[in-house]
Amino acid sequence: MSGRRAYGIVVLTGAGISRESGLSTFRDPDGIWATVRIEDVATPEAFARDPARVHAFYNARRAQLAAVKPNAAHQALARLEREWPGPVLLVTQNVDDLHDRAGSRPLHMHGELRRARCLACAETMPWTADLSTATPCPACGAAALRPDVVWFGEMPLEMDRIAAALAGCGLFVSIGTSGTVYPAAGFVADAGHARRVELNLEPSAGSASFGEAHHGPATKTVPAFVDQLLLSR
Ligand code: BJW
Repeated sequence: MSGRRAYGIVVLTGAGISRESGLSTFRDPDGIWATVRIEDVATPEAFARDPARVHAFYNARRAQLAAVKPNAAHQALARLEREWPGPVLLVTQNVDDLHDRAGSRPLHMHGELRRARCLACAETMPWTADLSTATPCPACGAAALRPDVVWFGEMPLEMDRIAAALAGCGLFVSIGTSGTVYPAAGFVADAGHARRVELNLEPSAGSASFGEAHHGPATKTVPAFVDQLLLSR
């Protein structure tokens, strides 16, 4: 690493970055929460009450991944990770694997659709098939698997690593997220010392906390922003 501009970058992404690949967001008018209630599918209480319903919801979304591909925004961020001379931490709230397939190594703070977790032995494992209440855990045999995603009321993953990166970064970029779900919505405040940029279709709930914003579809704003950043090295 060399040069005075090789500061650390933290990028936070949300459902908006995957929308142009064909995956729904949550809170847009045509989003997931317009058709299903959070309290029926995205809380530990929902899973305890009706695990078959929760499995059906996540099985459908997991199956959808086979039909979608990373878009120009995912690819631009993978290029940023490869070419930026300083550290880049890509944190995604998304449970899809489009960043991974674009060549990034994101930190999935809300877990991953293509992983399962056993409630009996706590093992987590890659998982691409459907899950059911009868599916045995490959590690311990118990029929106690759940999607390895973070529901409301649960602790997001790798918070210490994210906090350290935010504290040391020179640039924080938030992409395609409504800024309504904590703790991710608070990252812009945690990076208050850094340059803070929002790339979103429209102003998010936290827009006023960013020093700079570019509004438009992610497939346009993200490649343009990454090009500018890499030119400034
Ligand atoms: C485009 C675009 C295009 C569209 N280009 N842009 C008060 C009461 C009760 C609870 C709380 C409370 N205050 C805080 C809480 C805690 C709670 C919370 O935040 N609730 C709020 C709703 C109030 N949070 C939690 O419970 C979290 N855990 C927690 O806080 O633990 C304690 C803790 C304390 C301290 C430190 C650390 C921890 C857990 C939250 C788990 C969220 N889980 C989900 C489901 C995951 C699995 C699944 O996918 O099913 O995560 S909910 C859902 O929302 C999903 C997303 O990751 C998350 C964020 O959504 P996102 O990505 O922002 O999507 P949208 O749809 O909201 O926005 C899309 C944006 O894209 C829009 O702005 C569009 O305009 C834009 N867009 N097209 C660019 N083409």
